[in-house]
Amino acid sequence: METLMLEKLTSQQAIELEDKYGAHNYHPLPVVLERGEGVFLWDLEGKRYYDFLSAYSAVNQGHCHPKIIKALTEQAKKLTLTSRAFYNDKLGLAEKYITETFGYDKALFMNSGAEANETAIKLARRWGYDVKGIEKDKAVIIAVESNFHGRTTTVISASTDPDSRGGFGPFMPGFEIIPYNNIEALENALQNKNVCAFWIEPIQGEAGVYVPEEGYLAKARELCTKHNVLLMIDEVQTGIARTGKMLASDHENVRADVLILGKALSGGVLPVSCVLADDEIMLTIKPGQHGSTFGGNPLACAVCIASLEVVKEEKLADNAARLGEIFRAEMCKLQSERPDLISLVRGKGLLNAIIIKSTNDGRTAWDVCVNLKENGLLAKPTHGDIIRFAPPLIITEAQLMDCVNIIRKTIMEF
Ligand code: IF1
Repeated sequence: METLMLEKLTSQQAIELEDKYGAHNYHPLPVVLERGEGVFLWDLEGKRYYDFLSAYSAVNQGHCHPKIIKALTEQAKKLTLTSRAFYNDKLGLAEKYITETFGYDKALFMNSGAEANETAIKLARRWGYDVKGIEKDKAVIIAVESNFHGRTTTVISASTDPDSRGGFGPFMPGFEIIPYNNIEALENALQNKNVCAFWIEPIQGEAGVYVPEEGYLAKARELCTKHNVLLMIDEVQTGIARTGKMLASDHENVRADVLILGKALSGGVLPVSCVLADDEIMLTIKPGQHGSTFGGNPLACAVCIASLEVVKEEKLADNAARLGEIFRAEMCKLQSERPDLISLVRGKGLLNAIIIKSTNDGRTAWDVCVNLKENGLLAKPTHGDIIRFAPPLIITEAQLMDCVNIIRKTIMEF
């Protein structure tokens, strides 16, 4: 095979390589990115874009944040992986830092968000048997419609999305699905004494930034406490300042019994995820009963500490709250100018979405995103008619307004 690596690829070559040699498990927008810095991405031809996806909220701190890259490169020259068969000098420091940041007794580091959710499922079941006293193999976890928690076969066993779960059976038993944002449905489901946990996202990202009504999370918290059921909150996408608070749960002062984090825990430089819980739950798993080769490796731990420090030092939650208000106001103005195209604007902080009405000539949110790309802004449609807008949280007001103008221009021309 010719040594393509030596010459710079064209975008077309890169796309052809992926098409020929890679699985076709995605349908990317036709753009090939080579470099990222802050809120910007550059393609192979040197065209600059605003990143309005942030790798699904993994790059909250901006691409290649200097402080995070410094932590990565310094640690990478010293020690990257020991496995948990031995101690390393960074894991304890990261566990201390993250438990103090979020207010829990203990942390269990994994790699992907799906792995963290799988870990949470195992912790909830083990707590259900050993502490709550549920009969062996009878534990039930309540999940909600339109959830997204990852792509492993146990996690998709709780999915209601045909794309996520279709054709992948048989599925893991022990999940009961109820409607999201419906307290009565939760109250009914909690009558079952075999329920060990209620598992939700505080805002449903993949479902199209579905923000539940005010008070839903607080009421769910109350009911879980009343029925001795763990509240497991998946903040893989909504956490780490994305919605204008450190956690989306903070908007209602709700404390999860099991908190699931991922993505921006590493500022997008490598996979880091983490489950946080108090001793009564965390210590139900004994040595040798759970783990992973890379979970809690010193490189990930050094990066995780730097990534969380950036969030605090640069006050990213406050910036997301303030600019999110401005962004939604601008999108609502745009909706009033093009009600034929934009049916809804929703979100919190800098996790927002607009719902696009498909035009009578069959164009959809995809076509809007292709035009946005031509105009220098990268966003991705989800579920056909929803465009998620989620820039890195370091974005300035001037840059945000620049992006509003790009979105406005694109919509008005559509
Ligand atoms: C894909 C979706 C977003 C997540 C929440 C756990 C995970 C995710 C709330 C799993 C991951 C990613 C996965 C990526 C696209 C993206 C996504 F469209 F899939 F659903 F963001 F909404 N909990 N979300 O959002 O974390 O194992 O991926 O590290 O799979 O296409 P992961």
